[in-house]
Amino acid sequence: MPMPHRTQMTLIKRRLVGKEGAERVRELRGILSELPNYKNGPYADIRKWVLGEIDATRSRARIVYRDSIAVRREGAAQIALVGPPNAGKSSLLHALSDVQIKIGNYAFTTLRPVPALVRIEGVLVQFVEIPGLLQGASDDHGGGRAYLGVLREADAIVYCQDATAVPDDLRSVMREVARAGIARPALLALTKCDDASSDAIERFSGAFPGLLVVATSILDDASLGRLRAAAWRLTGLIRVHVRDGGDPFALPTGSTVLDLAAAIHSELARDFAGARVWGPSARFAGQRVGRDHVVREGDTVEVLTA
Ligand SMILES: Nc1nc2c(ncn2[C@@H]2O[C@H](COP(=O)(O)OP(=O)(O)OP(=O)(O)O)[C@@H](O)[C@H]2O)c(=O)[nH]1
Ligand SMILES: [Mg+2]
Repeated sequence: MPMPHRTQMTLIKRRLVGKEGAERVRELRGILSELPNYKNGPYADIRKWVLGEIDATRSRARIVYRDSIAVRREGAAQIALVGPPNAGKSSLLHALSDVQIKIGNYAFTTLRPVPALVRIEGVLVQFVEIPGLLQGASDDHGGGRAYLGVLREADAIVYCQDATAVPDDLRSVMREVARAGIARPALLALTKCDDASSDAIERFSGAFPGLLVVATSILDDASLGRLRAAAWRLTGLIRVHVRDGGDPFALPTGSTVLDLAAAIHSELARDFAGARVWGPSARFAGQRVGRDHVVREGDTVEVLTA
């Protein structure tokens, strides 16, 4: 004689605890085969529920797959490296940071977004290589929509263009980004400049008017320093040092000394009794200021407590 359906339901749910994906589907199938095959009544309802769970589990599995494309955010800001295949994105990411990244002289070496932390004057910023976006990405051509999803999370975009190539591919990449409704502060990193003719900057400034062009080569450290600095300015953050402190704090432009105190420690904000400031926002070194004083990039601040 069949169990009361309520008990049956509890047992079924218990069997599913902690099971996801293929394992959960297998268990659900097993449950289905054990259920009395009534066309109506509570058992028919349970059957329907189990079938619905199989469907739901399958679509969850698809979501899990898409999530695995997602990048866990780290650092003060996230900057996406975007450009056509073979533009030199991985090389740039590798040269800017210390991670080991697959690099190849053929298109689509990178098939998943690759994050790496880059230190810019004491502040860690996350750079993410977006695999070469294809034409039609916003229609999910080549799984491009997931990449656009990652891009949507970024605070800024560094477009990458091979200085020895023509601008057409980057143009179509930019079109896809615009079609997806993504607009971010951006610049153009002109890559492989060691290999390019001297008029490259001029040519690409002309091809992409309104976009700051930074000439780069992974063989030229000074060019990488300029790229780091220019990329930092895209984030809209400022660096503020704490007197006798270590690494600077990254704060949104327009932050006050009280915001800085809160960023250091919530107790420091609670006991705040003023501050002393050195640097660009101070009228003189060590100026005494109140809580609403707006700090600026490069300031050094000492927070005073009651
Ligand atoms: N001469 C020179 N070659 C470079 C430079 N940067 C990258 N390359 C070369 O360009 C080729 C492509 O580099 P990748 O960094 O793999 O390019 P990517 O944009 O990541 O390519 P995909 O991931 O395949 O889209 C490689 O052969 C690199 O060695 C550079 O600054 N100078
Ligand atoms: Mg790559």
